[in-house]
Amino acid sequence: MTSNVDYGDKIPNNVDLGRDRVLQRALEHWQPAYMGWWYDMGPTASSAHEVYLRTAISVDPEGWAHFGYVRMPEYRWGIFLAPPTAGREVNFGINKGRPAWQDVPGEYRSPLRRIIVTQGDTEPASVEQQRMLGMSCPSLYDLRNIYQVNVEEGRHLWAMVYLLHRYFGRDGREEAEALLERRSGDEDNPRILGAFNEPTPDWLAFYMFTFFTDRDGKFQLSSLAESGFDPLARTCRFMLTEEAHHMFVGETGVGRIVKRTADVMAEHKVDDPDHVRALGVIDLQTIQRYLNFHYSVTLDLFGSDVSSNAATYYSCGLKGRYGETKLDDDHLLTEATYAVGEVADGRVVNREVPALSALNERLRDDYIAEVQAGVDRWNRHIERAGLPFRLQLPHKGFNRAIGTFAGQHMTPAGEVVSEDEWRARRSRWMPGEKDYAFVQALMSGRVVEPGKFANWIAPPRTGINNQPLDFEYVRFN
Ligand code: BYC
Repeated sequence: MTSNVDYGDKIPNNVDLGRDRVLQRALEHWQPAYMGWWYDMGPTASSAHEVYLRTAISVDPEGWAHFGYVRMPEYRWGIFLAPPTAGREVNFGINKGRPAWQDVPGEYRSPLRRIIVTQGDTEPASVEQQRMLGMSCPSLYDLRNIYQVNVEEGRHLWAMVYLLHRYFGRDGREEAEALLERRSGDEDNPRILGAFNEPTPDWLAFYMFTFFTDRDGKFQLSSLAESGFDPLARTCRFMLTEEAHHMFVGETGVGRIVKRTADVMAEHKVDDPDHVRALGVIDLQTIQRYLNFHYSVTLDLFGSDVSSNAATYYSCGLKGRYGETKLDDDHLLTEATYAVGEVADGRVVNREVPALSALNERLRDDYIAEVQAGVDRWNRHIERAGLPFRLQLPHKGFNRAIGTFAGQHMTPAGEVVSEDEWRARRSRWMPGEKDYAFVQALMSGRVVEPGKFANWIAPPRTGINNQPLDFEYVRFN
């Protein structure tokens, strides 16, 4: 056993790690590689900082986390599964009514491993995408929050690696290693899903990512929390506890930027984007373009609208619908249909397809309803400042690379146009080099005096864990 893994104390867990020799041996190899990855690809120049972080220490809903100063390389990445439900069954598909699997059913081994690897791959990817952002943070509060998100994405990687090590033998161990080898944006060995190879170059992009893309995480994890493979379901249920904070960071982060811009516009009575920029805040049009980009690449993460993979996952009982057990139907979907959009004769029409094949689309629609509510909350800041502008979700088919809308040239309003026209108008809809250059210039340097916030963002309403806003959330050493 290597000396840098102390199973009882250093790795908080409720999986009896202290007595599981097989798991210990697998972790012995993986943990040093994980630390190597963290030093290489984790937050830049952060190893000596003491950060006021929460650490998951149990699954007790009343007291699952501990807050305190930690150097991130010493963070106790733990392994937790939500408590088991006695007599739990497979709740959907052809195996409905059978006892939930406590081990991997041999016939579903390959698709299950693929789902777990795809989920696991996103976690280190997001840390890689965000690694430079600490250098331009708008406050100590925000710096602490990005580090919190980063260490928890690290723990979510551990959660998937636990499943691979514990249930998938040698090929699971190989997949766990490969999760540390792929790199976001790498030409030769990229991350699996598209959005996780896009750069997150600035804090507006980071907040958009945590609002839109982490929320895909919520919906995917919720579907996997319905899985008939019980260890996966229980792991995902616990991950969702942490995920809520990530989406909070995104929603309030964008909200605070919108509020600051709206307040400055109202105070100075300006609405021309150049004049707004001259006042050191991000114009609403640029915020809209970032929104269009992050929303559309995140919609792609749900997969093709019509997908035999999704049908297989559901039929076998591996991946359910959002809120599966609360839905009132036969949970088989052999007769049901679902409407998916497509382009015919230059316009969008709906086509009814077997509901089983449209499960990605259904999950995407559930997701869209939730993001719309968040955008409505952002708009209230603009409304309160008395401005007529409103942020809007673009059409589902805008800028899509996966599914029936891929290859179409659609405006945010949902109009199909020619490729030339789309290209000519692209810079009105999507952030371009000039937008990124402006936003990054605004965010050059970091704000680290306790209680101070960069000019382009409003302070939050409250601090973390009831601490004041001028709390020293990060101590630099
Ligand atoms: N990019 O039938 P299709 C999170 C591939 S986020 C590239 O449409 P399927 C987090 C697909 O692999 C949540 N390729 O798709 C957030 C397939 O390839 P093959 C992550 C894509 O399989 C923030 C082909 O296209 N979790 O946790 O039904 C920070 C046709 O596949 C993409 C999960 O995704 C894409 N966007 O659905 C940190 C859950 N989409 O077979 C973390 C697990 C599809 O031709 N994953 N392809 O080689 C799944 O359930 C499914 O893999 C997907 C895709 C829903 C993603």
